[in-house]
Amino acid sequence: MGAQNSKPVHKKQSRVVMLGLDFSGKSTILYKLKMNQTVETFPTVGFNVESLEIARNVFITVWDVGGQDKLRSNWKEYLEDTDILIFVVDSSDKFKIQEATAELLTILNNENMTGVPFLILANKQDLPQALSTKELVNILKLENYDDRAWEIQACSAYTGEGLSEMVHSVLRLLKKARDP
Ligand SMILES: Nc1nc2c(ncn2[C@@H]2O[C@H](COP(=O)(O)OP(=O)(O)O)[C@@H](O)[C@H]2O)c(=O)[nH]1
Ligand SMILES: [Mg+2]
Repeated sequence: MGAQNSKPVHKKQSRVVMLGLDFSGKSTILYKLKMNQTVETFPTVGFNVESLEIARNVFITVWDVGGQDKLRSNWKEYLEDTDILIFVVDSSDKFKIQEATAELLTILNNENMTGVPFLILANKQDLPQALSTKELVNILKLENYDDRAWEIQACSAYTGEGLSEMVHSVLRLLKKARDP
């Protein structure tokens, strides 16, 4: 009935979920991003929720849980209603990158993640042995994900390099998610 009942063009809030293996740098990225903002940490039984508004009505949330297995058992509630996934990798750890590849595949195959665009954050680029984004595209087999929009961004939570580009990537992907 009239404009009142028509579907809003934009959802009020956008939900960006940040995942990645332990030690990839998720918490450090959030803390670096916050600048003058406060990263709200909600201690809950078994895990902490860290959340930050990176742009108006765009919230990044990290569930800091002890270990990936614990995360997996609660995945459904973590991933429901996700607009964008940010998957953080430790670009300097060539041994863990295979595990990260498998983890990404499992997350994206989750029923809650169908068609959800994602951003790979290639963190720890300040380290000399860091893999380049070009190498990571191959290792993570990103070309296989042609069913959704994705981007990859190099960054360092230590120097702050790449973090404002990350925010722009998220906003671009949100736009694509709204009208693909
Ligand atoms: N050299 C370097 N170390 C980083 C960077 N980001 C995070 N770290 C370190 O990596 C470790 C894991 O970071 P943390 O944010 O706790 O990872 P999380 O488990 O994904 O939340 C810590 O020792 C951080 O200081 C980075 O960009 N460069
Ligand atoms: Mg953490």
